[in-house]
Amino acid sequence: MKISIEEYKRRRNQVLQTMKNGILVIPSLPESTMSNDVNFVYRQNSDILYLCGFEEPNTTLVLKKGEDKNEFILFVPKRDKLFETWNGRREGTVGAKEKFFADEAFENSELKNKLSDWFTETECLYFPFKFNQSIDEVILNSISEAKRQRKLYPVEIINPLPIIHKMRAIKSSEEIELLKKGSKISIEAHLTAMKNTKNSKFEYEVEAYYDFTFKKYGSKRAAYPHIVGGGENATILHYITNDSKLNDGELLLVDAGCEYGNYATDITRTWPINGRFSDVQKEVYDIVLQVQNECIKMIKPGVSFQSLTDHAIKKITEGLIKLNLLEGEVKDNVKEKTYRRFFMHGLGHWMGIDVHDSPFYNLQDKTLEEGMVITVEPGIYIPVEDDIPERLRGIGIRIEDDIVVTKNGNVNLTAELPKTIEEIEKIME
Ligand SMILES: [Mn+2]
Repeated sequence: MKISIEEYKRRRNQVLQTMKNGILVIPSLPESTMSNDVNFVYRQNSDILYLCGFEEPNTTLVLKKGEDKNEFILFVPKRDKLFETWNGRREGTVGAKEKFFADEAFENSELKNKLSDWFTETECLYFPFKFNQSIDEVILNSISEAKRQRKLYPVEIINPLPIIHKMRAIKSSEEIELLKKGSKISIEAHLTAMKNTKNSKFEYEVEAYYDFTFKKYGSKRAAYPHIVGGGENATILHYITNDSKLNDGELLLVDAGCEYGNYATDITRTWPINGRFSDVQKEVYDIVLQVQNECIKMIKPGVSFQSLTDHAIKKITEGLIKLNLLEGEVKDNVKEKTYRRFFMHGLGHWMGIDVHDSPFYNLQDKTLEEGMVITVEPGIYIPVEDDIPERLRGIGIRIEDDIVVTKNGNVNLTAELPKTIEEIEKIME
């Protein structure tokens, strides 16, 4: 299952429609070294994936918008027998045209000359600086070269990412199908991990079920490093060391999701290591679960993300007062942001090709529309500090689901993964 050629074409046309006459250039991200001559497994820049699906490193995507014609051009690594024997096949310029439907394709050694030429015909360049330093230099040199020729040159440089990320925030039916498939795999991984926690001694043993299940069902990789935190580690938001011992009587928080067809999923569940929630764990858990359920229920077109956030903050603050972690009126605590000691992150984020999708289109000030996909992930994290009642110290709970905004409401892509206390205890029996 993957995005169709027609859909890639629609996306490029939509970008072209939004552009003024000019040239758009998107570089791939540079490769990075893991050790000596070994690189980290490469993942293509999300915007190149979005506009054409080409996965090789050292690729540059160009869209040209002119008076009477538009063009889609790829600069790609050249075919090389020796390289391909060692490292795998390349598409080359032929593959770029035949399989990815580029109108033109060139080897990337031609990038500077071609851009210098094309830049003499345009005053408007769409290019995101600071993503690939060597392409930044090519762009600046090509502008200088065009300027030297005393014709036109790009005097206006626009960041194209706000245009593209606004589009990326609304998912097509093809994208939602991929997200559904990815969600199924991630749900299966969480279920397997829950069922096997009682007989695991260390966090990494539970983590292993995610790697295994993701790969087994055709996910290429995790969408982000798994967070598998037992006990107090659950209060470290991006805890990825995952090497502590699991202790009887404590909770385990796992935030893990696979990437499928280049689309991320993102799920968090928190469960008791011995299979039974204690009374105090239940108290905190039910506050988070109720807030999460209420926020999900509110999701439909026309609702602002800020109103969901406000609701979550109010309800979590009420809960923290009930737990004697805060004192005074809800209103004053909300105003003073005292809750931030225990709930210090946002309620959610866009999800898509990036797990934190569309970074140049901020969710926080947007009103929800059909086709948007967001996470809803309230949490309470209680530090181990002297002024905290002992029974509550070190409890960290987050519950996170992935939600598609539909015409009349929403669909929870990860609803099948249990989250009530009763369901979780039953699965772990
Ligand atoms: Mn998340």
